[in-house]
Amino acid sequence: MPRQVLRSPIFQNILYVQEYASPQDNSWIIHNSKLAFNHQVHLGYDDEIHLLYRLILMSLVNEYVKEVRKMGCNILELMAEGLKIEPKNVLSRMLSDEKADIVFRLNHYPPCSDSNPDSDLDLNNRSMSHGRTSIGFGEHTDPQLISIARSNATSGFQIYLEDGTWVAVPQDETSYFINVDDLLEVMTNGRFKSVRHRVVADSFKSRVSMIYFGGPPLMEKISPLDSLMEPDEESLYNEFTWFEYKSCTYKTRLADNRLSRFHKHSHPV
Ligand SMILES: O=C(O)CCC(=O)C(=O)O
Repeated sequence: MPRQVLRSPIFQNILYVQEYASPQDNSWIIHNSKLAFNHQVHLGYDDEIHLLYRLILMSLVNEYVKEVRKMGCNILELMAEGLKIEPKNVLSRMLSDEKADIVFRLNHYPPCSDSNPDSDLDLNNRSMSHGRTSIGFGEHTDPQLISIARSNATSGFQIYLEDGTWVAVPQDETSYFINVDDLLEVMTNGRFKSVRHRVVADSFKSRVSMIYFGGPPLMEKISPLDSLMEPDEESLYNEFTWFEYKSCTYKTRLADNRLSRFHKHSHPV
């Protein structure tokens, strides 16, 4: 089903429409199934056709988000099983909740060769990215619980390792890429680490990705799970609500380590 969505003529039209948009603004955001545009798109279509595309897109997106949400719940249940914690839905209940805070983002990265000699990538990273040096999406961790991404067959997605290197994730349009996000790091008291990642634009090929960001209800209290903690284990984080954390992400820069603000023994950055 997701494959059909990506290949559907609607998505091709969206890419076409996207060409009219401002080049800095390469994403469309759908928040809790309400389609919202990041910017004013100037269309070459009649308004009715535009409306029709919106309606069809919304129905495809709703169908996709519903299925991916189920997948997210299954993954969180498998994680709970792996961590040997009960009940099985201790994590997944936050995604299955009707008030779960879900965001779906569709990104388009047009081909882009390095036109910026002051690019912030060092030589090591240049070789990691096969000479490509244009950042498509700056480094960050996702603030929610988990993110489920799918892309076309264009590479560019990279993850950061503790030794300071960036590793390219091989493109595979038939697979999903699952990121552990900040809240899951907190709830597992650091057993799972939130994945720092970025996207480097390809010089020749256009990249399209769609990401489902699974967050809990806004007022959900976030702290390490009692069922996971060893008797003498200390919580690494102060308790906060998803609303507080989400508000903090809007006040910080994309690349900031936002979790450090909620860490018990570290100073805010
Ligand atoms: O385009 C991608 O594959 C990842 C984009 C991303 O990290 C994001 O939208 O937060």
